[in-house]
Formats: sequence, structure tokens, C-alpha cells
Amino acid sequence: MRILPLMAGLLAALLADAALAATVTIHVKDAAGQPAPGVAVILRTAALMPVPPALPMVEIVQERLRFVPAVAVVTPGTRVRFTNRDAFDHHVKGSGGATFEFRIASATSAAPQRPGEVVLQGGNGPVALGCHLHSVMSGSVYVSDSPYHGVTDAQGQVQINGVPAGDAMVTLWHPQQLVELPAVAVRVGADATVLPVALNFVPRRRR
Ligand SMILES: [Cu+2]
Repeated sequence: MRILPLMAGLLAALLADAALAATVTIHVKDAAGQPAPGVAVILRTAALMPVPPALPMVEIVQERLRFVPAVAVVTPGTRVRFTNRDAFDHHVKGSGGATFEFRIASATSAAPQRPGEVVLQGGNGPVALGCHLHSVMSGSVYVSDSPYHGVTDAQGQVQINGVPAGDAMVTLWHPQQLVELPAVAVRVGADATVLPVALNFVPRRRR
């Protein structure tokens, strides 16, 4: 058996794939046609996807009774740090895809501040965040099994880089959705691909 030419062929195929890696820009609107910010966007390729590495630590701040950002996407194994910037204590409770909780002293506390940290393992899906002390506080961390992901900005857009050309499915997730949103098929070209998609509801504005 001639292994070497086979290896060379595989390598060439891999390099060709890498060369075809493209940028996909997704524009998300709500059911009323307005840009939808804070939507988690996960793109899965039909071809075998690499296992995504853990991200560098992601920080979620508790500020003015809000989690900032309200929606984050991480990959399994990513360490998430919660930091309290308010002048009063907060609490973090994670539920759904992961379960954890801790209290975080105020930023003005005399005691040295200890941020809460958790490493999110495991499968695909959202972890809901809340605070026992302030029921108005809510946030989400979506754990993505795909390396191709993002969160829409204030214009309802997100750009995902390094996506191999070929067929893919795009899944949207919004914390206020009541049912899973149907995935949207996209053919990723060698050049930039733009995909307009819409939520099937109108999210309430974040206070
Ligand atoms: Cu709180």
C-alpha cells in the first residue's frame, strides 16, 4: 500500500479546505422586521467539525442589576468568571445545561472580592443565569459544540470567521423563545456569505 501519496492527498485536501475558509455574516431580525440583538448563533457544518477548544476565560459582569453581556456563547471547558460591579451583593445561580451557585460580595465590600468562577463542561445548549437576591436579573450562557458561533450585536448582526465552504445549518437561540427555532440551511461559499434570518417572535426589549 502506498501510504505516502495517500497522506499527501489528505494534506492537500485539508489545505484546500483551510484555503476555502470563509466568513459568514448573519443578519437576524425579529418577527416585526426589527434587528434582533443578543441572539446566540451556532453554525454547524455538514462536514465533520473540529472539536472546539475551550475559549480564553469569559467574564460576565453584574452591573446595575443586569448580567453583561446578557447572552454569551462559549465552548465546553471554558472558564466563566462573574464579577460584581454593584455596590451591593449579588448571587449567581446557573441552571439548565449546568448547575452552580454562589454569592458575590459587592464591589465596595471591605472583604477582598472573590469573583465566582465556573468551568462549563458538557453538551450543547443554554445555561440560564439568575440572582436569588434580585429576581429581575437574568442572563444566559450558551454552550456550543461547534467552533463556529457568535452573538448578534445591536444591529442584529454577527460575523463568523473561518467557516469551511460547503453546506451548513444555522441555529438561533434567544432566551425568550418558547420553542426551539428551526435551523436554517446555508451554503457557505468560498467568498463572504450573507444569511438573513428571522425570529418567529418579537422579544421584549431588555430593561
Ligand atoms: Cu443580584
